[in-house]
Amino acid sequence: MESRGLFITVEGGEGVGKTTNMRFLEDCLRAAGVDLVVTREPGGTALGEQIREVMLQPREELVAPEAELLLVFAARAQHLSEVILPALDAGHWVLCDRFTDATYAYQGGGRQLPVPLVRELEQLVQGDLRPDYTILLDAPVAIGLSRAGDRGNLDRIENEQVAFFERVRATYLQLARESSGRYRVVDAAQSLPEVEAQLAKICQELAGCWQARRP
Ligand code: Z5A
Repeated sequence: MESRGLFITVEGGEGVGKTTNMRFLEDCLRAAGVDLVVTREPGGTALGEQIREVMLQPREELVAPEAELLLVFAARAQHLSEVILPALDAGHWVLCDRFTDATYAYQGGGRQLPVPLVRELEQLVQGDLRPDYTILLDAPVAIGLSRAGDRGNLDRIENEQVAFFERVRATYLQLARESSGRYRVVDAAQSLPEVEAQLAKICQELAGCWQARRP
């Protein structure tokens, strides 16, 4: 029996439907009996949620990409020590809306910060911890931005140029190719029922994994 929990992350660009589908995934996994902690980044702790607010609120001054990078890793350090590691150590599974792949995609791809810098902070903050399983909701940028736009109230990052989001998407797809063992790519451009059908298959795979790990 495997005593450490499974670390599952959900990733994707703006408006691809992460929030909507996190709920579906959570319901699906709980229905399969999975003992689950659901959380998000940036955030997941009181300090992390404050950092999220600081990071996402539109501001007059230009935020230095390095400042943004350090903010996400500061929130992540707290999240790991307060929520993620204790949950995994206790054998719970953790379902996290975004994690460090978002840093590679947004700060590495979008902001074009050097990848070795992200990697160095990843090692410093996380040690060897990496997600076991990552679900990437992928859709053309125009579709995601149109969905996010319909919702209104764009935050500081959502106000970026299309080219920024194209780099984010390209980085995610590259990560999925490089780590194909842990990635499952979902076509999020499809209708919601079609996206849910793809996610239901992934849930089945995960539920099988949960059963196999039980004593
Ligand atoms: N960020 C970062 O830069 N670096 C990092 O390391 C981390 C994060 C961890 C907050 O993330 C920001 O933090 C994010 C990256 C940055 N950028 N921004 N801004 P977030 O995940 O909280 O925020 P988000 O990416 O902006 O998510 P979102 O805007 O809430 O979008 P979403 O969750 O992907 O979509 P949604 O709210 O579920 O759906 C959007 C609309 O589309 C909604 O009306 C749905 O009903 C509709 N929808 C959803 N699916 C469908 C389908 N299939 N068909 C039709 N309509 C649909």
